[in-house]
Amino acid sequence: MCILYMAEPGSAAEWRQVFSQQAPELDFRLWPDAGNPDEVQYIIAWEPIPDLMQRFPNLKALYSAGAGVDQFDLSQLPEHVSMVRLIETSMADIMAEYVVFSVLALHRDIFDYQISQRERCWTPLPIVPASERRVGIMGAGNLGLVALDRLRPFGFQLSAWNRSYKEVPDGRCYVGREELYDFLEQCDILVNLLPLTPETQGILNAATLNRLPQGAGLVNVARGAHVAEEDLLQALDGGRLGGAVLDVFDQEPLSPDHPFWCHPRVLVTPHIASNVQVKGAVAVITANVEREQRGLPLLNVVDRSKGY
Ligand code: OXD
Repeated sequence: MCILYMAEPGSAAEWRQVFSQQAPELDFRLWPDAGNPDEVQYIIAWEPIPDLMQRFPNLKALYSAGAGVDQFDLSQLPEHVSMVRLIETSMADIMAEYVVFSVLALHRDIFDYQISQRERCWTPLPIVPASERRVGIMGAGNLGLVALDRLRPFGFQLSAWNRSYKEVPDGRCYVGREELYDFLEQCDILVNLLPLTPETQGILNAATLNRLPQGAGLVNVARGAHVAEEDLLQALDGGRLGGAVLDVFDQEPLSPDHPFWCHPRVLVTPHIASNVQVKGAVAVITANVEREQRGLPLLNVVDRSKGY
């Protein structure tokens, strides 16, 4: 069984080492040394691969080296080839860490204090107890549910918005477009963890941002294309939003002249909220190889009707 690694070259040595420890039976090959392409059954990639099926006619599964698959054109993948997300528990833990950090920063008015610091102003603000702060997560998938779980001990009022109903312990799940505005109207801090699909592209725009309570905070750890950046800047400048913690952008890297860099109410990080954890990812792949041999459905397969 042969697996070809075509993702980030800088991590290839780690993948090779983890495969040799956790799955020595898999013939791990590193692009461009693919050997005989007819032997390649599995591919790990982050970018779309042109002429994929012509080049690797015996492909059985394409593994996205991350949680998102929006970069791939799923319509080009034959039905018998599974598209799999390499999402696993440590990736979700790392993402939850970033979400907790961002929510706490917004909850404790860190943007106001940074502005005061620059002006050398000693300006204490009233402390809002966590029990009075409403935190909503858009996207109650694997990552969203873990983030909610990690936020719970702080005592926030939690909610989620999702395409289908999900149990949110001690909180409410708002479902579908019909409940989107009701959800937004009660989010003092909004965290975006949605998959990027044609339905969610540009979902954070003037109309939706204006539904947030005055002075709300935004955390975007999903995709830049969820956000209409001009509308976000206007919402920040007009005071509708009090701050935004942004890890993802429409264009990455963010261009040096982008207004987000210097905006006093924006924290920019370079798409580091979480990333694929190689040990966990290899465990998903080996579990899937075994499941395939036993005729069981694979883990983390993308539902093409939903696009994630
Ligand atoms: C991912 C990402 O999708 O890093 O995994 O954004």
